[in-house]
Amino acid sequence: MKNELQLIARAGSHGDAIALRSCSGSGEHSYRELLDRSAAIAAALLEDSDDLEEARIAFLAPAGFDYITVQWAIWRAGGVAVPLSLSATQPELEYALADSQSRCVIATRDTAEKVETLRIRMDLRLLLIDDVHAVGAKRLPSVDRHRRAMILYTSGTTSKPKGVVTTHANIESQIETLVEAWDWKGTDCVPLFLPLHHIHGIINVLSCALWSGAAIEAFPRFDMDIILDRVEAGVYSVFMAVPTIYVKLIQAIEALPESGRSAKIAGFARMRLMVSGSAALPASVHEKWTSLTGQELLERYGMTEIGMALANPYIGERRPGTVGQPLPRVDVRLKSETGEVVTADGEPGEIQIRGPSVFREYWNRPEVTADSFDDDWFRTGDMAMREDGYFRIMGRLSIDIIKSGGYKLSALEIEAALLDHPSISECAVVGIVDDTWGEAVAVAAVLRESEELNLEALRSWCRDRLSTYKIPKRLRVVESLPRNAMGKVTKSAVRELF
Ligand code: MCA
Ligand code: AMP
Repeated sequence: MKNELQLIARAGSHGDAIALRSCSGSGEHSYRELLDRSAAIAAALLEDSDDLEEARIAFLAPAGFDYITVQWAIWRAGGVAVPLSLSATQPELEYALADSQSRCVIATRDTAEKVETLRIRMDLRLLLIDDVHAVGAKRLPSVDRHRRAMILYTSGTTSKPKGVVTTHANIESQIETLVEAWDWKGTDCVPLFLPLHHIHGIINVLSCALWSGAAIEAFPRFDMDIILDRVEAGVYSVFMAVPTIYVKLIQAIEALPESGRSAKIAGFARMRLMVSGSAALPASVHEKWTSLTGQELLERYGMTEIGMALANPYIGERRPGTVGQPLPRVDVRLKSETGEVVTADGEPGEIQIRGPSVFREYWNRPEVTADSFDDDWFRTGDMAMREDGYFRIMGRLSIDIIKSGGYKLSALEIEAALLDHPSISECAVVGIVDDTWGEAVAVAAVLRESEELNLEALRSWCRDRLSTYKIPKRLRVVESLPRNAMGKVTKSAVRELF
């Protein structure tokens, strides 16, 4: 069976090595099992056709055997994988299914319920993984690496999330960059607890490990107690998380009695690599972690559209508060407000990225795609400066992008949802500094006449409409929103209200 995808070809060479250990008791799975099972699911997806020809296939599965085999099956059958968020609400799922024009959704027995109503309303084919049985070998298509492979939804400066399309070649490049920079090996073992509809979990953890023949321990979510026990057992060599998780780990370790602490700390201390990314790691958290465990976190910077771009060195000085230097195969430049390429230390500019890891397009949005490039350089919207050879992130160009718990949120998307609330006539959403979450969502709202609203009532109204991390943490009811002379809401003044 000919198949050119490198991840799949490499899995063949890893053979009987353990790829996946589940903490839910469903045991271990070898690379060979992943290949056999994904071939069976690919055959079920293909039915009578020879190639899915880039049909979008959405799927909803927790981290584990089903997730990996479905992702590989879609790729091996020539489809485009659209991983859905397990924490998404019905309107969010409907948007992703409709925008990606998925005709088929794959679910487990446990997740099928979440898509049942939408399946009927949108007339989708539902493939239940548990119902797929091996039915003999089917010839799988040969998939060119420049074909589309995946669509991930990311929030930005447009109200609705955009579908970021990457090809197999983009994904391979994103993986190779990290495998090389961080020296991934077949003997590594990594816990996987990050959500699998974003690249931090999908590329940096899952795909880098599987590319290298390493072992993954999969968790349905970040479960502090179980993960700390496994760290203490000394099973992990690599650990990757967002800053919020390091803040929570510090709190959890400090809350332990002295007797329970040292074995857990020793588990962290013996790992060969601990990485932080997806949001700024405060230098204080970096230093606290080092003083607690002796580990110097490796902070890196990336984005859904580009994979990872900048990182502190694997070997060499890791500087708190910075994101290091360009990774292998990634071109990075800073462009000033006036359009000059910045080369001097200490001068700010927008981070622009070029290279084989950069995505192909925003799905069905050719104009937005064109606008996001400056010649062949992708405009990240993040500002940085160079400091003695290291890059320091200074913030974002748009105040409407919020990073909370590592998730990128659009203030505009949250505002649009809140405007459906019967008591709200106007609102402005901003991110405010938060020690645990990096930023927390805050809303200033003008109410309709004789209406009342408190935070608890607003949060409970939001639950069916917005994922947990998008729900406002703070509410200020105001007479009017602060505006400039042109009548435009001034978000910096809204921030001052909190
Ligand atoms: C949850 N809560 C929050 C937030 N999230 N409160 C404020 N802000 C938030 N963002 C509240 C819930 O409402 C709930 O409150 C309580 O916290 C527990 O919620 P839960 O969901 O159980 O929290 P958790 O399981 O502890 O989750 C925290 C987490 C998670 C593990 C840090 O947010 C996470 O996995 N984040 C990672 C996201 C990620 O992978 N981003 C990468 C994107 P109550 O108890 O009152 O109901 S890719 C990317 O960014 C680029 C490419 C890159 O560079 O990596
Ligand atoms: P996403 O669109 O979810 O892929 O998020 C990408 C964004 O996360 C980037 O554009 C940055 O704003 C932010 N980000 C990622 N890593 C870091 C970091 N180490 N420091 C500061 N911001 C980061």
